[in-house]
Formats: sequence, C-alpha cells, structure tokens
Amino acid sequence: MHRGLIRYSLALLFGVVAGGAAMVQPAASPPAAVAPSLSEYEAQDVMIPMRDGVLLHAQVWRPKGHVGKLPILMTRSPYGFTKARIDTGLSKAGGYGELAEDKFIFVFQDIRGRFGSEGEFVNLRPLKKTADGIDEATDTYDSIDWLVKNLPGNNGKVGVFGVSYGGWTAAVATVNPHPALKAVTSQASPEDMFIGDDFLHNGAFRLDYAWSWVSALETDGRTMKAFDFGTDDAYDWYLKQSDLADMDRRLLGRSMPSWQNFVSHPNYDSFWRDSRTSHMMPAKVAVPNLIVAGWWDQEDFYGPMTIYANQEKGDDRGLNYLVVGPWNHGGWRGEGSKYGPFELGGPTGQWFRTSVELPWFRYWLKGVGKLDQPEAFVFQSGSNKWQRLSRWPAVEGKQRSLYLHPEGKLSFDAPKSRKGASSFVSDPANPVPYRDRAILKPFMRPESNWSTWIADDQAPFTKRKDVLFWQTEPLAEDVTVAGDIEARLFASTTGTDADWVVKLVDIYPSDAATPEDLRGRQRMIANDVFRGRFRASYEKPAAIKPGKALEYRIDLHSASHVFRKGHRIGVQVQSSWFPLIDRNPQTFVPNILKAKPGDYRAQTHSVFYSRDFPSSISMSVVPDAK
Ligand code: PG9
Repeated sequence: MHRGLIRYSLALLFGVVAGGAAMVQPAASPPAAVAPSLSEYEAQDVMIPMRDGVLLHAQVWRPKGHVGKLPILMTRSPYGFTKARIDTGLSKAGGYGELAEDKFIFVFQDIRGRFGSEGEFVNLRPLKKTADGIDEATDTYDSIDWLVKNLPGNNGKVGVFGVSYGGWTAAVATVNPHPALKAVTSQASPEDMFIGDDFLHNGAFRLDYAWSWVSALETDGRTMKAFDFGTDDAYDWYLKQSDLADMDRRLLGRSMPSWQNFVSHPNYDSFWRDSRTSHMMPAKVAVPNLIVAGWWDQEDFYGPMTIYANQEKGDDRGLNYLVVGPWNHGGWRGEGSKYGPFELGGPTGQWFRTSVELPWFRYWLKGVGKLDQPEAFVFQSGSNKWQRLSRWPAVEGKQRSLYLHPEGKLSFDAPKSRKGASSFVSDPANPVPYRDRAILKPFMRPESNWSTWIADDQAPFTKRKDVLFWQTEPLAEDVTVAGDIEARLFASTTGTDADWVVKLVDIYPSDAATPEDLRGRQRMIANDVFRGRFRASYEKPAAIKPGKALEYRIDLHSASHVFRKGHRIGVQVQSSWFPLIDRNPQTFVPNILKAKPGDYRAQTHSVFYSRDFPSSISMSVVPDAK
C-alpha cells in the first residue's frame, strides 16, 4: 500500500479525519467475512444498551487465549471502524501495536447515530442540562457500566483514549465519570469551534475543512464518502461557489445540520459557547488525563492547549498532564521522524507511544511501573529537544516585541518615526492561496496532502503584492521562544470589514551549509487569522470605520522554538487565505455566508508601524538558549 494511505488508514483507525482515499468507508454492519487476522487479537461485536434504550455498537478485541484479567481500553468515534484496519492497527506495525503487545481488552465504539449504533448523531453534542438527558458523557458512563459488568476477564478498570473527535469523546468521558474510569488520554481534542479549532478561527470560517467534513459525514450516518469536487483545483472550485449558505442543498440535495448551524450562527452565541469542551469538563480534575497536542496540527492545536490550561485551574491533585510534540494532526500515531522536510531527531511518534502512552495506561490500569511523567513533555523545534517541564509555559522568559519597520525591516527596537505604513490591494476575486496552487487539492480527496500544509515553504507567497513581509537581519545568536505569541497589528481598510492573517516564520539561510531543500525556506512557527468585524466583540460584530488605523490583537497561540544563529525571523501579513478561510467581502454584511456577489469588493489595506501605531509580535524570549 502507498505510504500515505497507510498513514491515513492508521489515522482513521484512531478516529482522525486526515484526508486520503481511506475516507471512503464500507457499510456499517460488520463484514460477513473477517479479513485473516494479522494480530494476536480476536473480535466480537456487541450492542450496548444506553439509559434511553438506544443500543450502541462496539467491537471488542481481546488477546487470543489470554488467561487472567485485563483492563479495558475504549475509543469512541463517529468515523466507523473496519475490522481489517483495527486488525492492522493491533499488529506490531500499526498505531495500536505497542499497547496491543502489552495486552488490553480494546473496545471500539460507534457513537450515537453512526455506523452500527442506533440513535441520532449530533456533531459535538453539547451536554444535556436535565438529569435524564443523554449526551456523550452519559453514553460513555453507560458503556463503561455495561462493559465492566459483561465482559469476561476484565479487571474492572477502564481507560478511554482517542484522537480529535475521539479525543473530544475522551475529554467528555471525564464528565460525571464512571467509578471504573481510571485514566484518559485526550489527544488533539477541539475546544472551541468558533475561536480556534476545526470550523472557524477567531470568527473566520474554515471553508474547505468545514465543507469537506460536513459533506463526508452528514450525508449519511452509515458511510463516510469524500465529496467529489470533479476537479483537482480546490481554489477555482471554491471561488465559483457564490451561494455558500445554500451549497448543501444545491450540491448534496438537502440541508446538512452542521452546515446550516454555521449559517445560522455567524456570531459567537450560546450555540458555540455550549459546545466548548473544557466548559463541559468538571472544574476539579478527578480522572488523570494525558492531553496530547502537535505543534503543527492543521485542525486542533488550540483545543488541547486550551483544555490543558483551563483544567490546570482545577487540578488540585496533579492529574492534568500535557505532551506537545512536533506533529501534525494525530502525527504521534505514525513514526514521526520527519514533518514535511524537517528532520525531528528520531522517531518521535514511536517514542511517545512506547515511552509515554503505554507507561501511562500500564500505571493507571494495571498498577505496573512508576509514572515517570513530568507534568509537561514539550518538544522544542529548531533544536529537536524534548523538555521535561513542571508546567506549560514553564520558563518565565522575557516578554519581547518584534516591531515592523519601513522597507520590510523587523527588529526588537520600537519605531521612533511619526509616520510609517505599508499598503496593498486585497481583491476577493484574487485571494491569496493558503498553499502553492499546484498542490492545493481539495481536502479529503485521495490526492490531497492537506495534513502537511503548515510545513509548506512560505517564501513564495512574499512575491505577491498582497502579502506584506518583514524580516530581521541574520541573527547573531540563537533566539529561543517559549510560550504565548501575540500579534498587535495597527491596520486600516478602505472597506468596512477585513481579515488579518499573520504568520511568524523562521527563515533558513541560503548558504551551502544549509541542506539544499531548506535553503531560503520560510518555516511557519505560528499563524492565525482574525476577522475584523469581531474586533470589539465576538458576540456583536461591527462594521469597521473606513480609513481608520485600528488595533487588532491576534492570538498566534504558542511555540517552543529556537531560531538559530544565522537564520532570520520573518513576519507576513495578508488579508485572505483561500480556501482555508472563506473570503471576507470587505463590505460589512450581517452574515458573510449570505453575502451576495456584489458585496465582494477590492479594498486597500494598510498596516502601520510608527511611534503611535507600533505593530509588533510579542513573544516570550528565553535568555539562555543553550
Ligand atoms: N478534526 C476533526 C474533528 C473533530 C471534531 C469535530 C469535527 C472534526 C477530526 O479529525 O476528528
């Protein structure tokens, strides 16, 4: 099998939608003929009753011929599990191999309304407020209750784990937890879909992801079929869609629940607030949770970092743990030696699974070994070093700002001049692509390489007139950043709405000492988009006053990175990122998904760098990089 497909198959096995041909799933009912077993495990299908009488389907895999009691490891997902893929995953070569070798009873459950399970699927179903209501937390509780009472040979201890949607169900398992739930690892769980995860970032709609996910998932609860764009050119395809609010009805023949939710909730309202993950989780952490994030997660980086930070506030017993590695979405399930062209200093995924995840479950579920786990294991990119930290962010570095200056100069010195600005025309008819158009394939198609777009070289974009670019001199010493990064942008538009995209990049030297494929490369270290209408409030968007320099504070999240001596630090600013983000019409309309073609207008945008308007990027710089 093609390497990419193996990776995607394993990712899907863990409930990760990463793209690729593996998205096309067979029907729900267990296949009549089970593929010859690669693993030392055998499968059994069970239907588990929930408190409202709905039956949820699960596959139970146990080591063949094992005598003695074992803990249960459960993962709950909407993406469906095929027996052949689980079997591969349980064999040594697969993503569950390390756990499987140690022996657990694995349970793979279809969540409500998906594949073999009865009931109705609700995307990230919020917690019910009434005591007799059902939600993913009660479904987890009821499943655990049934499993410990009905599975022969279990030791009464259960762990729940999963990636992304499965990471979310794992996080939600900690709500009113069943007494048998002893450990969780919630990996790449989304936290807040309006602010920073899959569907929107700071109110800007993640068009390609949202469309591909909804069209694959919500057309039919029993299958998952990637949308057929009929073309390789996602950029052109999306540019032609002028009726975003009705795309589901026009292209799929009926309304899709999540798509219509995007249309009906353009602002940050209770719909979004109620589905925030850490607000569902108990204020006091009661179940040990190993939260896992990847620095270059193209879907859910905000999620795990925010869940960790929020749970820290109620972690009196030291049960809240974090691992942040050099990974894309679910990348720790693969080998993890490389991300894009960047060598990572060893097989980081394998290391995580054998040295962190396996000991975690052995300790909590089998009572074996010591927990040699710092509160945070954090990978420092640039140096490729893992750091054992007592919390994240650990080091109180010195907060420093990199300021924009005329002629594309960037430095730690604040601007002194009274005037200074750069302008560009942002034209919705010609938006900046988020990656080189030659490789911008629609997400979730077999040919898509979506999962590594953050590793793309950002240098080519600086050739565009609508991308502003600043860079430092070559660094005389290493510059190490560790912690939160924020852009403070002073900007204006001739229109009444605008998006602001900021990227922080590490610019590799072009000399012979640099590996050929990295020469002059601009490596993205932090990035995000902000939709201008939400400058004062996410709840009540407002038109921007044309021509006025306004301050935007844009959360670029966090990083642990060494900008090496001889490299430069760079900043790019642009106003579109298509079709990662839908286009801002640049004319204020109440709901952008309902904007009419005539609302989309080219406008002139300016970014200021003067004494009064000192645009900058602030970061925590650690004094000693060595
Ligand atoms: N990032 C995906 C997702 C999670 C939760 C809701 C919607 C999408 C995933 O990979 O599962």
